[in-house]
Parts: sequence; structure tokens; C-alpha cells
Amino acid sequence: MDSSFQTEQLLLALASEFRIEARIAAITPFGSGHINDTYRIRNNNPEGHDYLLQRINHHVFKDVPLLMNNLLNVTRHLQKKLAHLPQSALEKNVLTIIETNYSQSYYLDPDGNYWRMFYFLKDTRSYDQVTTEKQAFEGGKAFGKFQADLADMDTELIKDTIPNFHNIEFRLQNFEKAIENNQADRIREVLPEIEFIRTRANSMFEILESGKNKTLPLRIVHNDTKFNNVLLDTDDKAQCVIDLDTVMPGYVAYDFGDSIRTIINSAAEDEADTTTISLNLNLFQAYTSGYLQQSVPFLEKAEVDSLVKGVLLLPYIQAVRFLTDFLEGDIYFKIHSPEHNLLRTRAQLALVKKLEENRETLDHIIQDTWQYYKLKN
Ligand code: ADP
Ligand code: GN1
Ligand code: MG
Repeated sequence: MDSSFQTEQLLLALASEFRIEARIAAITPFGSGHINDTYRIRNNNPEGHDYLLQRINHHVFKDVPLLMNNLLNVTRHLQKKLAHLPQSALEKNVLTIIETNYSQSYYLDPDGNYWRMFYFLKDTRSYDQVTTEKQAFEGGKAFGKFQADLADMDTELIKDTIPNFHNIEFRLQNFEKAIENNQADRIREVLPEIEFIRTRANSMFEILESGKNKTLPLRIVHNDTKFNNVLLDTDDKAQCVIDLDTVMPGYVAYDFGDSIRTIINSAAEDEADTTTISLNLNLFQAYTSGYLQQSVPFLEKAEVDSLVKGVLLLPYIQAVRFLTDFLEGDIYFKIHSPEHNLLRTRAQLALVKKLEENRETLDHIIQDTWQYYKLKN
């Protein structure tokens, strides 16, 4: 028996733990996420639902029952907002959690792995890189609306799935510990990157400080808004925000900054040739327009002023996390080559440099766009 056959049998057995209405034609690995293991289940009947089976990374998400409870609460809240739509439209716009045969939101297998299932949203695209202003605008709309829809959610219903997720103080402490431990004996390779990160550390605390002194409101935000976490339809219209594992209290600038990190960069997140990294300001303008069109009604001025800080912070914090993982021996992010986390670090730091050089221009675009939508509202 070959191992791919064995894997397929295993996945079929797992799928049968859930209440699915399908004769399964195939189960295949899907997507390019860095955390969970994702599979598409194809239905023999093309008219019926396809499904998405995921093994939740329980090394990253240590309390899966808590995580799934968050997801149930978030999806219910979003579904209520769209209660006027027919069921078929609702299923396209909000993730639907498929229960197990025992009415649970996840299945724990005998090896201690956690599995869950959603409807697979057919005729959608998730882009690792954005190429058109329409895509960027629609993504901005989707994440802006997502925040707007969650603005009135009872915060008690959402618990931290990864504490201190975007807390730069915590991330820098872990980074310094990783340097001290030098677990993978890689320090010598990364001295310039360590230096780059250290020299900027003090300038990266502004959002955290404003949060602590309550100048910025704590809201429920997505926290992982890289562009492949929004599905666009075949016409590149926003359809559904996905990857809800990190929906937690946070600041709007975190979401804005993380999206921009993946949109404004003309190159990939892990581009090896950092000389090709440049800023695409048209895509930045388009995303900003989509986002502010949806968020102006609830955003406070201090939050608008914080957006550009998020744009600088998120690639920086991402570089800190990639480099920490590289120093610790690649224990967190999925990698596709031994140097992958290092390439990612270098690409993110090159992006930080470009963003620093253009900070004023970026802020002008944000402020002008905000004025525009403010007058329209
Ligand atoms: P990860 O945490 O590993 O990034 P995601 O939940 O983002 O996991 O899923 C990985 C990829 O699978 C997404 O980037 C997207 O391309 C695809 N995907 C996730 N959920 C769905 C869905 N319900 N329908 C269609 N594609 C999906
Ligand atoms: C991970 O799960 P995915 O691939 O959408 C990570 C994000 C990082 C991103 C970097 C839970 O996102 O925080 O920004 O990789 N998710 C988690 O590409 O750590
Ligand atoms: Mg994802």
C-alpha cells in the first residue's frame, strides 16, 4: 500500500466523523497557509457542497475548544448581520462550521489531532499577491466591513486564542531570549538583521502605549489579515473573510497594517531578491479606499492617525517573529526550505525600510481618503 493511499483512507475516515452530505470524489491538500493543514473534499455531485477539512495546529492554538467556541460566536454574530439574505447567499459570505456526528464543532482523533470542517466556498480565489486595484479595493471593503460588523459584539464572547499575539514588547522579549539561547546555532548568519531590528525597537511601541493609556479603543479585530485570508469571487468581488482563528481583541491598525504588508509589496512575502521589493502606491490607495469606505462610520480620529503606525509595525513584528522562529530552529511557521524563515525575515525588513522612506506619503493618502469618506457620510 503506498503512503498517499493510506493518507487518503485516513482522511476519508476523518471526513466520515462529520455530518457531510456528499459522496466523496477526492480529498486533496489545499491552500498556502503557514499554520493549519487544509484539504478540499470534492463532492461527486457537482451541484452539491464541497467541504474543507482542516487539522488545527494545536501547537500554535493550545486551547482548541476555546478557539472553536470563539469561531462559533463570531460566525453566529456575522450570520445575524446577514439574516435578511437567503441561506445560499449567507453560506457564501460567512464560514459555516459543519458539526461532527456527535454535534461538536471539532473532532479529536485518537492521535490527539484536532479536526474541523467548513463548507468549501466554490468559485472563489484567495490571492497570495495582489495585482489589481479592484482586488485591493474589494479586500479593503471586506476587512473594513468585518470590523464594522463585529463592532457591536459582546467582547466577553471572545477569548484570547494566542495571548499577546501582536504585543511588540512580548515579541521582542521572545526574540532576545531566542538570541540568548541560540538553539539552532544560527546567530552568526543573522547579525545585520538583529541589528536592524534592535535599532528600530523603540519606535515600534506607539500603538501598544496608546492602547495602554486608552487613547486607542480595544476592539474585536481579525488579527491575521494577510490578503489570502479573504476570498474574492470569480469577478474579484469580496465574498468571505476566512481564517478566523485569531479574531480577538486588538487595535484596528493591526489589521490595516497586516493587509498592507501583503498588498503594497510588489514582491512575495519571502522574496529572495530583496532588490525587487518596492511599494505599489496605487494598490495601497485602493485598499485604503475600500477599508475606509466601510470603517469611517465607527473609526475614531486617533484610530485613523494610528493606521500608518500599523503599516510600519506589522512587517516589523512579522520579521521579528520569522527571525525568532529561524533562531529557534523553525518550530512555528511551515517552511519549504531550510532558509525559508531567514528569506522571509529579510524580505519583511526590506519592506520596513521602504515603508519608512515613504511614511509621509502613506499618511497623506490615509488622511485624504478619510476626509473624502467623512464628507460623504
Ligand atoms: P491557515 O491558518 O493555515 O492559513 P486558512 O484557514 O487560512 O489556514 O486556510 C488556508 C487556505 O485555504 C486559505 O488561504 C484559502 O485559500 C483556503 N480556504 C480556507 N477556507 C476556505 C473555504 N471555506 N473555502 C475555500 N477556500 C478556503
Ligand atoms: C500565519 O495562518 P496564516 O498563514 O494565514 C500567521 C500570521 C502571520 C502569517 C505570515 C496564527 O498566517 O500571524 O502574519 O502566517 N498566523 C498565526 O504569513 O500565527
Ligand atoms: Mg490563512
